[in-house]
Amino acid sequence: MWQLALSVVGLLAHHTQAHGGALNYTVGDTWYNGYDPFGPTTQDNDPTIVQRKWITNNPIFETSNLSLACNVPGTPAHASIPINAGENITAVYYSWVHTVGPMIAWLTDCKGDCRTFDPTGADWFKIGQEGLLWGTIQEGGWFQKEFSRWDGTPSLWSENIPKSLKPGNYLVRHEIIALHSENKPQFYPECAHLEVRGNGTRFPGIEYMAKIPGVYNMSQPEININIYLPGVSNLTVYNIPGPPVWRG
Ligand SMILES: *[C@@H]1O[C@H](CO)[C@@H](O)[C@H](O)[C@H]1NC(C)=O
Ligand SMILES: *[C@@H]1O[C@H](CO)[C@@H](O)[C@H](O)[C@H]1NC(C)=O
Ligand SMILES: *[C@@H]1O[C@H](CO)[C@@H](O)[C@H](O)[C@H]1NC(C)=O
Ligand SMILES: *[C@@H]1O[C@H](CO)[C@@H](O)[C@H](O)[C@H]1NC(C)=O
Ligand SMILES: *[C@@H]1O[C@H](CO)[C@@H](O)[C@H](O)[C@H]1NC(C)=O
Ligand SMILES: *[C@@H]1O[C@H](CO)[C@@H](O)[C@H](O)[C@H]1NC(C)=O
Ligand SMILES: [Cu+2]
Repeated sequence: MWQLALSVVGLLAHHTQAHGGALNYTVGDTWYNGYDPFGPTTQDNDPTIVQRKWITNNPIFETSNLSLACNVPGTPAHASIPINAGENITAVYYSWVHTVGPMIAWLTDCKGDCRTFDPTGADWFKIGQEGLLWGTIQEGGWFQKEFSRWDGTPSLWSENIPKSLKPGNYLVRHEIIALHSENKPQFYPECAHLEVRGNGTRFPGIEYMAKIPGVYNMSQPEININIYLPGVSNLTVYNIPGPPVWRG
């Protein structure tokens, strides 16, 4: 009964405040404010918010959806996160409820001020990705399941900004892809503004770049996947789609 009650509560929670996303960022011990999709619209003028506006934590289903870049509506933030190349950027989630699928952190160069940058058609590169850590696709341990603390306390996902990256303004895009629905991938992206500092001089070549949307399509078996299908469910390897990660 106790178990039943718990799962009903879980189910209700999922259907009302369903899904989730990154709500804060940290660099070292410093926390930055994200945009709370259920918070007041006074956030629109908040000079401390570093995250692009998102107004729903529902997933994006279409691989061609323009909002795949920075969620809906993706309005620029006023502030940015100062970070030295070589440091980690950490995205903070609170009650992440899904368990299957990869997580990818991306950057794109704002080529100037991120507050006026439109990411449509931009070249994005990966700085980190997390997938299946052990076991099988259906029942194994995905990072997505392992990183979530399940109790509403901060769940942390850190990736490194390569030390050799040239300084400048960048968007960072944290993406979780949830694959629990048969042949219906769910995309959960959020973007924040970064001001990368340091003495780096490098920038990844075209072989590391992808368009978002563009990088995914329903012909890719890693995206259009039924994780319950015999012959898929028991696989122990999942290749994260998209270009290789740029490590600097
Ligand atoms: C996290 O961001 C929210 C806005 O999304 C803000 O209200 C909250 O204060 C931030 N938390 C911390 C610990 O900075
Ligand atoms: C893009 O995704 C958002 C969020 O799910 C949805 O509201 C919108 O209708 C989608 N747009 C298209 C063109 O499918
Ligand atoms: C920085 O991020 C990397 C990649 O996730 C991780 O292996 C490392 O432990 C992180 N370092 C710190 C200090 O959090
Ligand atoms: C950049 O180089 C200068 C001079 O060598 C050094 O003082 C500084 O700490 C370096 N900055 C970073 C972020 O590594
Ligand atoms: C789907 O993506 C794959 C991998 O990037 C690519 O090879 C293929 O041409 C794409 N198919 C379509 C229909 O866009
Ligand atoms: C996975 O399941 C399929 C279909 O049931 C079977 O043919 C295959 O041998 C299994 N593979 C592994 C690695 O267990
Ligand atoms: Cu969900």
